[in-house]
Amino acid sequence: MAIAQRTAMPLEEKGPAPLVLGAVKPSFEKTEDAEALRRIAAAVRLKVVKTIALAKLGHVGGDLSVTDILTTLFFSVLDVDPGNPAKPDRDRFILSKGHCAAALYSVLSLRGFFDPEAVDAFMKPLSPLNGHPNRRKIPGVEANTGPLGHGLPIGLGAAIGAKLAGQSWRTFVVLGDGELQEGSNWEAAMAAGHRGLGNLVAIIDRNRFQQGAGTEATNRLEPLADKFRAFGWDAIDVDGHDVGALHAVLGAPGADKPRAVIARTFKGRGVSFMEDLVDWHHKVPSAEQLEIALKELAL
Ligand SMILES: Cc1ncc(C[n+]2csc(CCOP(=O)(O)OP(=O)(O)O)c2C)c(N)n1
Ligand SMILES: [Mg+2]
Repeated sequence: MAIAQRTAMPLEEKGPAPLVLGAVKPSFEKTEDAEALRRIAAAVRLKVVKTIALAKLGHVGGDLSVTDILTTLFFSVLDVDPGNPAKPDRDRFILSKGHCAAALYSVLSLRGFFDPEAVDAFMKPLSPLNGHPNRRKIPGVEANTGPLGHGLPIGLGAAIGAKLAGQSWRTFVVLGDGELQEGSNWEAAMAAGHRGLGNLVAIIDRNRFQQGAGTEATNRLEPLADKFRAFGWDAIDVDGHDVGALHAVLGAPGADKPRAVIARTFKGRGVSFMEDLVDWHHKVPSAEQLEIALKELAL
């Protein structure tokens, strides 16, 4: 049998054109109004659930627990510019719990970093919207995360850099609570306390669950605030679904210590059959469940 001669395929025929992500008009403006922030968070939740249902993949429980934190940061606290994502004096934001990329992409897109419709490509083959955020592919992403325990050490470096350069921008890192079992966090915490990095804020999404069980049953974290204080940090406890309270705590200027914000949250917040259940860490709603979820989240 003759072997068919292989001919080189022109590059453009090898697959769909890569999705190019660039700034668009924001869906919502920045605001300090708690009611407006609540409306934005509701839009984010809706987008997260639709995105995960479409991709048939994702970490919906942690996406919905972190939604109010991300919304408050990007729509009321962070000094960032979707039209100029690399502006040198921007605040740095790192989502250390990178498995919750769907929530980050939803927030970034509604903030105007890229077209919200592009989020439909979440986890599709060749899509830049990977299951974990990649700084080379997504405008607004500062660090590649996913392997837990890396965000705070990276944020520490950024905060040291700002201090050495005499610059006033701040660094915010969002971590999972289960993630705190990674020892690298405590090395970073120790160094940040030692250096009195008032320009560093760590927000712990304290939903009390990790992948398959509760944090306290797996490897106890409490007394968590005291642990941070012992490492030289200010530690503040806040309702992680109260955007007004989050705004007050996250918007406050830094002093002479790094700040740990322990944000009390619920996994799956906003969808009755997901809320506070560890099963929804990494699970996709069925068609019937999606219908119920969308009704509950309807704006
Ligand atoms: C180093 C590392 N180990 C394991 C995993 C797999 N993993 C992904 S999410 C997760 C649980 C994280 O729990 P938590 O930090 O509490 O996140 P959340 O509850 O906010 O989803 C695990 C173990 C990982 N991503 N990185
Ligand atoms: Mg957790």
